[in-house]
Amino acid sequence: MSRAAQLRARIAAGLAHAMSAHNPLSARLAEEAGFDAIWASGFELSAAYGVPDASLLSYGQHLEMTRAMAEQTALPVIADLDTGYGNAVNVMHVVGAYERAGVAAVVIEDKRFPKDTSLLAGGRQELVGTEEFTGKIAAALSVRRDAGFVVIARTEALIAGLGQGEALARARAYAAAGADLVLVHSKQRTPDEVMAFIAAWDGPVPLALVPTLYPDLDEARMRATGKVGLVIYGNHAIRAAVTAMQAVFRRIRAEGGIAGADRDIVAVEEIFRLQRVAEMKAAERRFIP
Ligand code: SPV
Ligand code: MG
Repeated sequence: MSRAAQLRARIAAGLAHAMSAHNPLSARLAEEAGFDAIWASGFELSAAYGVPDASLLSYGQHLEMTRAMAEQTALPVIADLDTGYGNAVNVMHVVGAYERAGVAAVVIEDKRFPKDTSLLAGGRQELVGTEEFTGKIAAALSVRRDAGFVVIARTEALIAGLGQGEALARARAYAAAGADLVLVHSKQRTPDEVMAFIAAWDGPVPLALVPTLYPDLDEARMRATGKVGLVIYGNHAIRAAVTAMQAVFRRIRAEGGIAGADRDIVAVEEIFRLQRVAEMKAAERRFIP
């Protein structure tokens, strides 16, 4: 079964869960933890480069890291394409490259390029018109080689403060244009806005959610709606990494050495395991005289 078919099967079975990653190591950890898919997050990769998530990284930078994640895991990878890096023609070029890189799904959002990140208080949130965006979705669909490749349309209407009516109208238009799922994002600190959207959703495709700011909306509640096919944990890999590194680095400075911190971090052998050093050694024994 292709990875896109695997992802579709998990969505059809109820609810697929995707964990964010910003490099192949974090993707591998998500795979080992049992997630259904990897979210190749633009926010995380931007943070990993130390820059805001505001269309500052090139598509090539994101593509190459996403390709490496797809190479080093067996899970479906869902690529965060932001706005698609331009108009419908740019979308065709970019989606083709991501499919060839082995990703199972892409998410394209209806913000104007260059975008600002969604969860930032006071962020600059400008959307393109519905017709322009349905053109971009149709363009993405037109270049898929595998008919199972998943195209997810993301509306930022709630993020931009345009209200439920606009969000629903856009979501319906995107589904009508052929999107396989519609991702609806919200930056309210309770699930109320998104739950109201779900209750009103009468479209033909499942919804995708990113519950970063309303963590009380858990998978059981999403499943119970019968309308959510995918949950994306948008930035937990980078936040976990920062939490761990801050604590260990501070401790080493405070203690003037590594003896204390060393007991609380993984041994270097664990890194060897994650690098698949054993497989390399087996290859050496087999092929190098
Ligand atoms: C990302 O992870 O890059 C996302 C999700 O697009 S969010 O940052 O919440 O917009
Ligand atoms: Mg993003």
